Amino acid sequence: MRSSEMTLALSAAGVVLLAACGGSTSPYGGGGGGGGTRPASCASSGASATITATGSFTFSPSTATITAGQSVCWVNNSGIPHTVTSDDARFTGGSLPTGSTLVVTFPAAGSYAFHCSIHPPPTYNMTGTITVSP
Ligand SMILES: [Cu+2]
Repeated sequence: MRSSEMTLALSAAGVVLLAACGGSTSPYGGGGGGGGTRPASCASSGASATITATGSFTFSPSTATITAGQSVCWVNNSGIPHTVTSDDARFTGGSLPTGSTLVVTFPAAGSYAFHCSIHPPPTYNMTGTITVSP
């Protein structure tokens, strides 16, 4: 009994430490840890890729490939709000009302998965990945 309680306590402490580390710095530009700017349109944003949140609960296209330092612009072209939320919570656009945009700059190479937190998997298919090459 005692030993299993101790294991649980240690696991909880580990989670807290990991969360603290992850939140200390953000590699994302364009608004810091909260993530992103909101230009009037993706066309005028200077972003290298555009992803549309659709009324059929998808991101189209669901993937984009850019190089480090470039930006991705999301636009909500549906009649309902969506979010652009990093799977590891490193950026979020909050709620995007119809017609609104979000631009996030990715300074570092890597693979960045995202989803809509209003319509999350597995119920919906609102997921995607940004691939950032060096
Ligand atoms: Cu959504």
